[in-house]
Amino acid sequence: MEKNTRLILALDVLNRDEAIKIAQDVAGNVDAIKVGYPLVLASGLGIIGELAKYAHIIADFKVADIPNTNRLICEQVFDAGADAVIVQGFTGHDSLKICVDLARERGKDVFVVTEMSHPGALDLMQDAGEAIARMAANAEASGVVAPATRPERVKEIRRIIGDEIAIISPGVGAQGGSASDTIKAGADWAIVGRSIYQSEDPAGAAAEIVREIKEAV
Ligand code: NUP
Repeated sequence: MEKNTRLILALDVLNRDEAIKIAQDVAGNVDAIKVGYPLVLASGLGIIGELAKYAHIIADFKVADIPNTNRLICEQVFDAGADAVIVQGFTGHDSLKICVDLARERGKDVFVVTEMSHPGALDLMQDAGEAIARMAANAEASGVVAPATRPERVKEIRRIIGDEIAIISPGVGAQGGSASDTIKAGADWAIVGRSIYQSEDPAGAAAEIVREIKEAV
């Protein structure tokens, strides 16, 4: 994924036509579009291939199963046209490795969730986050997902993984985090959903975040 705008759009709308329209509008302002369960369950897996005409596609399926099932899921996701998949790390090294191996064969990327951005991540996930980050770096995943709502955790995760792999960081805007703060803390990309797709002017909202990021680096 090329690092130009350092912004990833999380496209969690439910309607196919709306999704395509927003993708067309913001394509020039984002390095990738992240598609997850809401849009795919509402409009079908084919939406990934349709959106891939406009941007690099990250499939946020938070894959979290035994190795064989993870492989079957990732094959479907890559066959559908996704350039990258997000997987959970808490399932352990073997479940992760099979995804990374497949991605490497296919020239795709795997991003591993460390600790999530919502408050409930403090209940259980945060304790495992650093070990998951280490595992992702050892497995040579393309990167990790780390919370823009806690820039100090992004900083710590960056320290653990080093500079070889990337950090993509959700939690900006609607969840209270800031794009510039997470980039300053060590994230490579900010992921933004509602603040862009719920805006009257999604392209303008994206351009504004890109400006903020550019000022921060
Ligand atoms: O820790 C995470 N937090 C998070 O918000 C991991 C994620 N994958 N996400 C996703 O990022 C979430 O599912 C949504 O698609 C996006 C954030 O959207 P928004 O809060 O900017 O609307």
